[in-house]
Amino acid sequence: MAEVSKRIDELRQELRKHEYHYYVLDDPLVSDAEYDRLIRELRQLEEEYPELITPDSPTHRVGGQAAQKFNSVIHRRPLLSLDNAFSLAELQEFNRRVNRVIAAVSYMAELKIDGVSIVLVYQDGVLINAATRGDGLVGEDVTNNIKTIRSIPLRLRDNISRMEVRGEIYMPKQEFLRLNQEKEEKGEKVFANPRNAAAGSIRQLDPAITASRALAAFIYDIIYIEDRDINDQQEALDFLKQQGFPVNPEARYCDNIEAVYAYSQEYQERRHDLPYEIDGVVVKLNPFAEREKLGQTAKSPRWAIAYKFPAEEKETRLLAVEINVGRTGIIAPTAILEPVSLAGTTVSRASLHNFDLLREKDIRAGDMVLVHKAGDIIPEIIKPIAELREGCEQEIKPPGNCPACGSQVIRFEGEVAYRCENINCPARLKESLIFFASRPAMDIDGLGPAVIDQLVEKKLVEKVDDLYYLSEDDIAGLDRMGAKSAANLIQAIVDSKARPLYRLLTALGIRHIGSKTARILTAHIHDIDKFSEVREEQLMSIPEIGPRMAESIVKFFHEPSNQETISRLKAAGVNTVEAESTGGLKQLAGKTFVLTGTLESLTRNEAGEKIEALGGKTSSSVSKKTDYVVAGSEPGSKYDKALQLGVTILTEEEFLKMLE
Ligand code: 0OW
Repeated sequence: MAEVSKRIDELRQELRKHEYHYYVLDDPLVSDAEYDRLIRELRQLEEEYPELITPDSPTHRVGGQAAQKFNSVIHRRPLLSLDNAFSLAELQEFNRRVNRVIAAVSYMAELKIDGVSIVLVYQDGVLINAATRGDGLVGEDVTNNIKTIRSIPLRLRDNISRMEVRGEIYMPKQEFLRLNQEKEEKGEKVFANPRNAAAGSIRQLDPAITASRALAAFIYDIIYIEDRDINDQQEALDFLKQQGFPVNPEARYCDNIEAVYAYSQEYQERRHDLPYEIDGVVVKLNPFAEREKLGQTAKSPRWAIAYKFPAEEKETRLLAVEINVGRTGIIAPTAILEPVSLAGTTVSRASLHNFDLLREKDIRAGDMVLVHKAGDIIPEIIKPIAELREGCEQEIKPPGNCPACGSQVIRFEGEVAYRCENINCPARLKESLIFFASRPAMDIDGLGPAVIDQLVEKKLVEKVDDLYYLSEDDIAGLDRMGAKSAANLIQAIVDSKARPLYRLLTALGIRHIGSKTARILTAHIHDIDKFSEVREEQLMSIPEIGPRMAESIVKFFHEPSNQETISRLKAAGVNTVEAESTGGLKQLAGKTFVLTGTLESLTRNEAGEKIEALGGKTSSSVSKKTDYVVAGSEPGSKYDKALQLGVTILTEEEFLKMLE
């Protein structure tokens, strides 16, 4: 046990060092694979010796299950906000006020990170609480969410008995872009800017969602520290860095307010090259002793001020609104603008995100509009300038029919997006075909994006079912396609006709219907034709089928073009019924399997699918409820756990025999 505990401590030290280098210094010491090996070893040891787990272990960054609500936290001292200066004159005014009390001033100028304030409390060097600023006196306990941010140390370098620091949680611009694209594709509302996105991510009740967002942080203030003497802000920032905190590297010591102003001007330009958003500069009197002489108002310190950059907004004409259909069928409006230079680039198009937002902001075609860059990246219309209207502006309505194929436009409950649900819509046909042929769907070997691109471009395939009416010549005529591979591809398409019904249902790409749900559905509805007649409430009577799934299915099958494709697939001999036979052969019904190690003859995915097809279930951890552990080569700790718990262990051969 002692040597295990020693190994665990070694691993923790090692992993903390790698985390710091990777997430704080952006300068990794080891490869991701090596890091993963270390964290896996630590996780296995902690699984086998749970009594050695500590809250500050690198394995415990993503907390337990979602919280019901956030507890309140009373801050040790009120968290002050900042007065604002919008010009050099106002900065000089601030400096004069300081000079009335302090003869020789020295400032620290820091970038004003545009994120969410956070307070971190460390006891004996370990992070014990993280809270939002709230109203400055009482914040929300978001400890579990903050622990998911890898640049925030769970343990300090030194064993300081008590330390409370303050900083800003922010979402890097690139992550903001990625997250908004992901939300747009899911038909969800997008975040207006990185600050809102960071705030929304920190206030998630489920830490796993916070962990899925690439949040970051800069720490900029020591609120309280025991048995340490720190005399000014420059020392404080150095000390924070030395303790392993992420500290913004652009802070600058300034002898006078002119130097501060020069720093502000410099970063007003350079900010477009920074990977995070800033909305100004924070100026702080450097020596702490002198701050005491100035004190603070109820709201903000007299020894600090924020110099805010002028918002970069421009007026221009909204010439027209283009309505585009995305590759996933989302129908979204795009603004065509009179070109205008904005934050370093010329902008002529702006995202309007969705029609709800258009209506909320009452944006009309022909309006003069105010434009900015959300997250310093995405050109966005802030609002129309109504007083400049001449009366000829037109309201913009969502189309009733898809502009690319004419099918009826659909909008799902609880979503902002309008969609085209026609699987054959030219705007989404390629995406439909790629998914149709993919492994979890009809699994057609050799029918990848490159071949699909050509089939569509050459109009050999204009609807999904055309796949089954292709001739060998059609395919042999494609670039980089020899006679042999053409024959193989035709054979793969023919072979796919025999796939079980759930795969065909998956392949149609119905919203919210993945292969797991498709399998549930086809266990109850054995013929694809039945899906065109079934009503939503009938579908919802199937366990695990919710209202949104039921709505998706009914709307999908009511689209004439989809029905046409299904009947032509059937005519081509594609299997559209659930082979009753599998009903009886559920010889693994009720059995739970855990797979560990590497199987020779099939992937874990395929093994799992075979187990499920025979009524069994798979699980990722061994417990008393586990019926079988299938041990491939180099089994992991699950093998030991199975021995410990007396769970039956199968070799690969024994497992395969069970599937016959
Ligand atoms: N956003 C920032 C930032 C900063 C605090 C400490 C005492 C008074 C203000 O980057 N670099 N430094 C401070 O100093 N505050 C900042 O942000 C504040 C927090 C609340 C309002 C501002 O965003």
